[in-house]
Amino acid sequence: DGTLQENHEAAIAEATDGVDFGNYIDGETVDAASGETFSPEDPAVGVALADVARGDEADVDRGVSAARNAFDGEWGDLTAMERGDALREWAAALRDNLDELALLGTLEVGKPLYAARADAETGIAFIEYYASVAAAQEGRVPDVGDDSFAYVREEPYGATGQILPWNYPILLLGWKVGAALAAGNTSVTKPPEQAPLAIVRAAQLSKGILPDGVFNVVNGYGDEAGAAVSSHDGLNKLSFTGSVPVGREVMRSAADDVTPVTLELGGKNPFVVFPDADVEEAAETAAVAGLYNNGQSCDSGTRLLIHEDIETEFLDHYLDAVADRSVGDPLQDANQGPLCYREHLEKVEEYVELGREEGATVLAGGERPEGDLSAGYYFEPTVFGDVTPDMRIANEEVFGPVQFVMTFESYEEAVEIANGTEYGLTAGVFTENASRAHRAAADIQAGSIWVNQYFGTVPGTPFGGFKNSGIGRECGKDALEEYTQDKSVHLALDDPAL
Ligand code: TXE
Repeated sequence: DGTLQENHEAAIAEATDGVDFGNYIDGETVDAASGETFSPEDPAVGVALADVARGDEADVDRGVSAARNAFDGEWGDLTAMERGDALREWAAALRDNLDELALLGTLEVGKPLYAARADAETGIAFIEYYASVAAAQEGRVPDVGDDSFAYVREEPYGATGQILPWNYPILLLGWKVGAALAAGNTSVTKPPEQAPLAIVRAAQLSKGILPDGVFNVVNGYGDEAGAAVSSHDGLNKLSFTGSVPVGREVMRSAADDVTPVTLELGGKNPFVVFPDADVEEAAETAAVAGLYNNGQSCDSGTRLLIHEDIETEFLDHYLDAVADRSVGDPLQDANQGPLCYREHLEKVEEYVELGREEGATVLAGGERPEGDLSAGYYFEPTVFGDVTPDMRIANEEVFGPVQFVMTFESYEEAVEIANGTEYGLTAGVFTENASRAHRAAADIQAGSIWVNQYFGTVPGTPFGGFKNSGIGRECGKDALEEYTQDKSVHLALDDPAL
């Protein structure tokens, strides 16, 4: 019942007291080799959360040695079923500590508790999914004729590196580390510097379940710990989620050792509403598509492409839905908490300013909220109308609670605008006409298309980008394939008559 600041300080104490947020290497929580630390902030109040080990090359070296030893040792000897069992047990330990993981997620990312809980639960569900499909890696027996016999083994790479962003820490941990381990690899994970706490706890909760060295965490900044992971010659596969420029850098440094990379680099995703759609349903879904998690999702539906005949009707419902979204204390379960960190809020504000300069009209929001919230990094849900496809705001990823409304006259124009950016991650299509839905699903360049719904990445379906949105696929059995390399074995068959 105290002030926002007092409540957060109490919650921070509850979530962090007695926890050592060091690196987690070879089953132990350890300080950085340099002894240095850094402090991420609670974006709801701008208060430091905890001292976290600031890892660099020396720590990544230690993590990679541990990961390689574990791969050459006990982990490498397990069957896929046994690896699945270990992952299932780890998932259960995470589930037992869901409240703690959710609270940490709220404090470090600024997610409302319900959303931080969903992040953790989804990540755990992915670990369970990979535990289940681990043993379904069966290789292949191609027909190569009568004179020889060939089979294809799917082998793990060895020690692998995962570089994570801050928007969905536990979910992405589940996607990446769950898949890497299920496929038989070991991991050195670099958490985001803004939100490392829940990931460190998830690692500590693997103690005694995953053999030491199977899952290692090296905290720190991107240009220190992150760059050391992407350039390490002891890591045989890399997976990165983050911005396009850093993705390019990761790919460049991986090229030195010809290390394969999976990159997931964001989007500027179209949300297309055709004139025959259930407009009210589309409008309500649109507000969630763009504003859930404050728009800080690679798959946020931010470019609203609305057929001109239904623009007025759509805007009526949609702007009501936007106005209904509450911004406030994430510990009190507002729809939206603060953005994740100060520089990110400043970037979002710059884009809103740019939108005004480019001649778009602010239809909702556009400012930081005043009063109690001014110490945190909050921003009002914001909508721009009168947006045209040539504007920068219609092409660049803002990653904030900002949506852009454009109109179209024809199917062809809708597809052209939808495909008109460098990205191709996801898209929403709203229509009651099945042919149009399937045509649009085929014509829009994106890795996932949602028809008459938005969001909903489920474990069984692959997820990833066309164009600059990335390379490779996560989720589904595709992710296991990303984490294995095929080996063809050929045997000569003797003629039994000889
Ligand atoms: O990403 P970065 P940031 C987009 C979104 C956002 C922008 C910046 O538009 O506004 O990127 O966010 C590590 N070598 N997305 O700054 O910098 C870094 O420490 C190796 C889209 O958070 O790409 C962190 O762990 N690693 C997105 C991770 O890379 C480096 C999710 C991501 O950081 C590094 C997040 C380097 N040189 C942001 N520099 C999505 N695809 O969902 C940084 N890192």
